[in-house]
Amino acid sequence: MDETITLSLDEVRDFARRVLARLGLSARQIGPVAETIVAGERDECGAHGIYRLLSCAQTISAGKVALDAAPMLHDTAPALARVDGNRGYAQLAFEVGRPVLIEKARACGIAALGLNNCVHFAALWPEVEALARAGLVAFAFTPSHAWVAPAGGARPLFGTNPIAFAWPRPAVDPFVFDFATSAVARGEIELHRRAGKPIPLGWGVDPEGQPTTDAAAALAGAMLTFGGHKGSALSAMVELIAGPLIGDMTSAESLADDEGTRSSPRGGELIIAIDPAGFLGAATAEHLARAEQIFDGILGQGARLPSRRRYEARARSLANGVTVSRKLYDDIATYLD
Ligand code: NDP
Ligand code: PYC
Repeated sequence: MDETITLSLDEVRDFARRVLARLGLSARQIGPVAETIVAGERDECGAHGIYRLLSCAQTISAGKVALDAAPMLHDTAPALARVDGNRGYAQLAFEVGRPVLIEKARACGIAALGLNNCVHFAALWPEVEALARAGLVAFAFTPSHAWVAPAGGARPLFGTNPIAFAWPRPAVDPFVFDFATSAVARGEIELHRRAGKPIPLGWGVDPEGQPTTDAAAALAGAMLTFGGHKGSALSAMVELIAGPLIGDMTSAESLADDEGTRSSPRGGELIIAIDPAGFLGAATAEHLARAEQIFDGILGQGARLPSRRRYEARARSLANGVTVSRKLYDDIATYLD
């Protein structure tokens, strides 16, 4: 069993901030990047918590992120905006674009924000959850690096290409889901490799295209999409709408741009926000209340809502702090030496 340590969320925040500062990231980027890492650890999303400080270190030391990037907002149309991240982390670009997206969605009923030229290491749920807490229905999509084979193939082409969705609910936490279109996020396979654990069949194939339970072999070969041709088509959709549609890179282009440095993906992200009041006007509250029947129907069968585990983890972490692998903590702490 891996030895663990318990940290308060303030200690996680302080740790992340100190590591990012020591790596040379600007104060302006450290804030939103550290908060995303704290949120991942707090909600027990291990593949996107402090573990990601290792990829930040890798990406920064390879010179693949602009340490003092200043995102540039372009107000392109009444319902469209674009933020050029200028090779910085996507978290700061989103912070710049979020108020504009919210204002445009409220004014037009629907609006889209394209983030360009950003480095992506994180989960997308913090972004759509924030939009749902502002009363909006939200979607987010981003390509990554070409690690995933299309259904029927065995060579990497797609990214792990997550799709996130959030729905505002009266008086309770938003309904949120956020998953890779690969069978699992790459970070999850990397954590299995670190822990020396086998992966389930169906997550990836080895470099010869054979099914494997060896995490390292799947990372060297190709990951697989979830749901066969269905996940594969959704993954292609993410490539299209968060790549060429917004003038940014595909996962294959991002991997080529990486030049073998094993840095985080760089490219675009598409975020769409819908104000329910745009369709529903005075009847908004009535129809949002009716939507609750769907959630009741899910729960009524003993099934659970996506995001329930996260919200429960959040409550636990706020009360008791988080437990992290001692080895992982120590590996990251070497950057403070
Ligand atoms: P999972 O396969 O674990 O799926 C996560 C989603 O499914 C969550 O919304 C989760 O809710 C929900 N869920 C899981 N089990 C159930 C269940 N039994 N019933 C109902 N809902 C369930 O995650 P992935 O490995 O696919 O992705 C993990 C993260 O990786 C995502 O946050 C994604 O954004 C991130 N990622 C980021 C990439 C990037 O390029 N930036 C690339 C790929 C992935 P809950 O959390 O409550 O369990
Ligand atoms: O886990 O697949 C992943 C991932 C890619 C970028 C951020 N997370």
